[in-house]
Amino acid sequence: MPEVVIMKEIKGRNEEYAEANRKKLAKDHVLMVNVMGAPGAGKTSFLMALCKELKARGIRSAIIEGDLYSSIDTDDFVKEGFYSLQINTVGECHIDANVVRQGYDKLGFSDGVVFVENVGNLICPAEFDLGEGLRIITASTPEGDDKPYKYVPMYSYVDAVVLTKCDLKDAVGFDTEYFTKGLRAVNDAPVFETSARSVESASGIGAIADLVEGEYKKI
Ligand SMILES: Nc1nc2c(ncn2[C@@H]2O[C@H](COP(=O)(O)OP(=O)(O)OP(=O)(O)O)[C@@H](O)[C@H]2O)c(=O)[nH]1
Ligand SMILES: [Mg+2]
Repeated sequence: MPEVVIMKEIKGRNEEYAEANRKKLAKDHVLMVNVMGAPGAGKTSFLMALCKELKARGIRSAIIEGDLYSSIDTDDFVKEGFYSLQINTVGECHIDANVVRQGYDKLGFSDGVVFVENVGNLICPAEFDLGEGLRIITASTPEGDDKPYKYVPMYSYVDAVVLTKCDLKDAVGFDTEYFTKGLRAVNDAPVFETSARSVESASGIGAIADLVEGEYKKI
């Protein structure tokens, strides 16, 4: 059984905890990446591919999983031999800087990249700074190409957009140009097209790994 941390929210002090996390991460030579997106957007599938790519490049990674309940996603990473730990928010729609720190301290990790898979939600996670160095949203094609127009705070908050399930673009009628136009109205973040099903429809994992590696080397 993986380690599970149960979240108890401490309201009003998130910025203080986020700042402390930034200092601790710099000291440990760790890049923390906050991965957000809707439920089922493909966050775990994308992270699995990215962690394997980073491993092939000699970069260590660990994954802190945030879910209301269960350790399903953590079990998948542990099975693949990665450091992983579960946070259960027991009803909360996001994870905060304080609980991330509790999980991080239990991981006992340094010199690498820690990915935080946030709770599946396009609203609340954009209100909680974790002290991370990079923010990614996974946007899946079946969610629809209009999401940047509707979920403006989230799409404004991120440093990179990973378009997942690109193998389903035609099936769901996803218009990439329309999606990008909506994104550009609020953010100039780069877009990476990926698919966990077919390399032919998208092969953006290498490019996003380049971005993560570049950010890691800056710290
Ligand atoms: N066709 C297709 N299906 C995908 C792709 N990526 C993920 N899926 C499927 O989409 C479903 C959800 O994927 P996950 O990776 O678990 O998504 P998630 O965002 O981590 O889900 P939660 O953690 O539950 O919010 C699963 O059935 C995956 O197999 C993809 O690129 N193409
Ligand atoms: Mg998941």
